[in-house]
Amino acid sequence: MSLITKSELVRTDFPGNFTWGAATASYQIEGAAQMDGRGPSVWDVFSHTEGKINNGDNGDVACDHYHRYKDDVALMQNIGLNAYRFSISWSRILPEGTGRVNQAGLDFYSRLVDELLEHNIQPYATAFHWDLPQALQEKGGWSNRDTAAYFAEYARVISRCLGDRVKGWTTHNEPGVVMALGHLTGEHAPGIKDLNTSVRAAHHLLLGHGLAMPVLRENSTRPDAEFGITLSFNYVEAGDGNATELAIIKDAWENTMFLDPLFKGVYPEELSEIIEKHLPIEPGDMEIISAPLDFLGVNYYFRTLPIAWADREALTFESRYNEGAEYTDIGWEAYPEGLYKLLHRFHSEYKPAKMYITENGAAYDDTLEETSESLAVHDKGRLKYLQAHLEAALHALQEGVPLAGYFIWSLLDNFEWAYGYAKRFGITYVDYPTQRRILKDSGVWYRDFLHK
Ligand code: IFM
Repeated sequence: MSLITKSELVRTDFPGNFTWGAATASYQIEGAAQMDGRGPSVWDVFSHTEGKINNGDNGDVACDHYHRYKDDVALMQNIGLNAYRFSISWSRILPEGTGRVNQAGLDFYSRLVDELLEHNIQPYATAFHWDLPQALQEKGGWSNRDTAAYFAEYARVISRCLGDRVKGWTTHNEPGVVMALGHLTGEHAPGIKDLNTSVRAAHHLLLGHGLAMPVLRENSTRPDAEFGITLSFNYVEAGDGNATELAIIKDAWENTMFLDPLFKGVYPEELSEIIEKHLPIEPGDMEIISAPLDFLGVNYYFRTLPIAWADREALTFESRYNEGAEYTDIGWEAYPEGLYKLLHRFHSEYKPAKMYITENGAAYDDTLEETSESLAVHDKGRLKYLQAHLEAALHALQEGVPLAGYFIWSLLDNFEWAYGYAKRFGITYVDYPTQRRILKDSGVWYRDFLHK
């Protein structure tokens, strides 16, 4: 099936109330790492540990969004976004993770939210996008059950302050990545490589989500506010005839490990042999975790074609290279049909009330072309990628999938975790030495699309 059927996608193909956004995350863009009372997070510690991040990069300055947020909101308005998805830095609000509140941190997000609303852009806030306060890591981090309760406490503080203005609340962003890369392969902060810790972390992330949801709801006074979680997905298909079982395990570990508990109140059966003995489930946990959500946030980037174990202990897989397919600069296969199929699968199997695509985008090795008259980035690959995925989303929507919005990852080039600044996902180029923002061709296209 080819999903590219129209010569030009137009905004009016989508419902009038569709949410059009772009997404970022605190540690990836804010900088100001030691400013106004912010405490260290696991990512500060990890990125300052030698050998962990490409080129020795860190988020100390990043896109300096903390100081430039007004310009960035103006940029969003210029593009025509009606929503912006950002995350809140827990250690800016509670420098020790619990207890003492840092008012200056709350003030920053309050100013950001006001600025967004003044520009008619709806704020979609994520409470946790991977930057756990280091002080909590020192108490065991997500492998410690208490962290779930600390997360609910943090949710109370941010929602009391912002609950009158934030439209969309997301508890976690991609907890599966925290589980797998943060606690099993060790490629991400806090850099742990242990299955037991990883599975415990997964359960406590879910429990934290479940405990935070009613708190967020209780403190929100916007009648149209909505509450959910964002998970990462990839479209998994067996890479050859012998890999069917392997693909089932990979799909469960990377796609349904969080979906099943959230929507069915159980962990995926396909993983029971691997995870069951490590799961620290206490009576009542699964009911807390599976309370109804207003939306499921879907982050989708690529397809994988597993053919063999890469490292069975780390639950990583070798994938077949798909000759002739388009791969982005980060080595991910562009496969828009995967988005279409996953949206249908979630709709029929899990029945979320609605879904947002909370992230979708591509890394390309962009070049800034500078002449005396202009600055431009001709990112043809990203442009094609975005159009094809949007078209795939539209097909699903037209066939009855309750899709309510689309957020591009990302508004800005930013700190791409272990890759540092080497991988660029933005529709806006960030010239880091000068912090100039230059809308790439993909951003110009999104702007024109949104203005028609
Ligand atoms: O940059 C990340 C983001 O933080 C979470 N989702 C995937 C993006 C691209 O890797």
